[in-house]
Amino acid sequence: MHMKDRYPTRTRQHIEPFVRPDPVIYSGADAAKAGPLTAGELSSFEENGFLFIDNFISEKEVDGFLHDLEGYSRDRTVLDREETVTEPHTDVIKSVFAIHNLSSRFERLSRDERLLGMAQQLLGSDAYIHQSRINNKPAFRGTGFNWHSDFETWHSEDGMPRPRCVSFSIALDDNTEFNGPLMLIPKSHKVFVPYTGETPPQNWTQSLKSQTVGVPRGDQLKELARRGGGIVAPKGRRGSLLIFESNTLHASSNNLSPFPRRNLFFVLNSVENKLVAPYCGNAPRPEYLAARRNVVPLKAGPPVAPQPVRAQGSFLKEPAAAQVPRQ
Ligand code: 6CS
Ligand code: FE
Repeated sequence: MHMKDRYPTRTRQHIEPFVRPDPVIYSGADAAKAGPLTAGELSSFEENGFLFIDNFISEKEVDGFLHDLEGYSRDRTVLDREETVTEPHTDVIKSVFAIHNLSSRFERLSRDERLLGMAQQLLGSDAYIHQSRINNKPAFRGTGFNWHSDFETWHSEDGMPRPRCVSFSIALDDNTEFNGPLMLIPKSHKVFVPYTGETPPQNWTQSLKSQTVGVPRGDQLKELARRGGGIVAPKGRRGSLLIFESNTLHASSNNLSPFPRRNLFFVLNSVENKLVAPYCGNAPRPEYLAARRNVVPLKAGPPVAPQPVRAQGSFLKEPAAAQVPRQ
């Protein structure tokens, strides 16, 4: 058993949401000097729990990733992989995990010096890949994800001690209001929302298709959205980058549009935050969901795209928050 679980969740007894005891940014006052994110971007991330950056990789680079992905959707060996999750009751790909093991193109992107520089600034240490995936939300049929905190799952089901972990999501399609963009509740990363109820054995066989365990209650979501000033759904061209903190509440709707919404995710965890035994008491999840063996710190490679590392005073876009309807 763990000495002290600072983030109790998946308990029989109800535990009220509480302010997270850990910081959001771990590299101290000189964070702005430690990498490509400017002081303004760092404080926006600290305050809101996410950051949206346009044109992180070029459209030409995006085409290369889509070429690989289209190959996978026709490749039976990829479709039959354990790491491939299909939409409920169909053969349509919903997610492909451990994509950095699938192709050198993805592996190279995971070591892009700009990504690693930002991770160093936010995590205050070297980082390794806790999880990578493509979420493939096909036109008309792509299903969304219920509201959740990734860290709540990664803590209880993977044994991730603290929220010292960040997701980098790169859009392979334009993310618009029509094709099921990721929605986030600003400032929600600062509150941990424990879930009342136990974790079924091998929960991931169900949760990756449609998550119910770990989903906050409606009244809790409403209160957090009120405090956060609403819900935002950063929109941007393919090639844009969304960075979000491991505990920021997020969700996405089904994709009823004729346009796909394919996004890449690299989840970088601090080397100081390696997984221990799952706090929920279940057996550990598979390696492709939660790295335990391959936790070598990522070594920066050249930037995948020719863009300069980061222009100062850069193109941060603060998306207008969707207003919470006045009750
Ligand atoms: O359980 C997980 O690790 C996955 N589930 C969700 C809904 N988001 C994070 C991650 O892909
Ligand atoms: Fe998630």
